[in-house]
Amino acid sequence: MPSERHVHPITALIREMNSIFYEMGFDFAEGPELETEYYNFDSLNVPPDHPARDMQDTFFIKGQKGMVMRTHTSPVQVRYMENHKPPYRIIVPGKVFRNEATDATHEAQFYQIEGLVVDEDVTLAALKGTLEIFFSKLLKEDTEVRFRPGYFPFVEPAVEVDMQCFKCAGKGCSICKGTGWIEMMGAGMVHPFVLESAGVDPKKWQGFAFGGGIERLGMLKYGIDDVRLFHNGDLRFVNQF
Ligand code: 2U9
Repeated sequence: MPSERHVHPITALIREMNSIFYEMGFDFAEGPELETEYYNFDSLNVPPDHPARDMQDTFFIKGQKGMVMRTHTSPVQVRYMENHKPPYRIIVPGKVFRNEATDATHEAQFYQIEGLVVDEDVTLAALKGTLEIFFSKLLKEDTEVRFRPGYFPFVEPAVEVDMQCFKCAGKGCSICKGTGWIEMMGAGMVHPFVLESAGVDPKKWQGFAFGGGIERLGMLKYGIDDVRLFHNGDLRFVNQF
């Protein structure tokens, strides 16, 4: 048994990401893991009949009507918007919950990091630049980002964010399955409905937001092939970091 102490790789990644975003002028925010359906869904423009609101996808709380385990960290940003005056830029890492079967790439509990920037004249180009600087600092390699069209109810337009493969610099390898690109997160311009619901005037202020899974990032960075290794408590895993 090694006598030195080890920081869990997810904790180490969260600390590293927090410090990169701190250098870029972001504040840190956190909030409850047990949430109301209002903050987790309604305020984020997720309609009542959306599949995410199904029992198969979300943990509802027995005996507590209208309460869920948060399925993303986005309710934290909504609460922050209600309590602060723009402009602001915040980063929100935290645990989230999905009612689904586990396998090598899915866990019922995992960590996300999300960001929100609200200011006058915020653009999709600024979002792209922010993510390029973030990934370049995290992976210690100049890296490009590309957007593909996506769909999330809380952002419009919505994009899927790919990062140029850090292993082969875009040439194509086993990590990026020969494409030169790796799917990293979702993002977009905050939907005016979401701003308005949280008391921010969408005529004066715009925002961009992004979100991604932390285990997925860790798996890529450290070459780990099963997400369950992060949380099964086996010290032989943790002690390697
Ligand atoms: C507010 C407004 C907008 C955050 C966003 C995504 C797109 C996204 C997924 C990535 C993989 C979750 O871990 S995952 O399953 N997230 O694709 N998240 S835009 O948008 C917000 C958040 C808060 C107030």
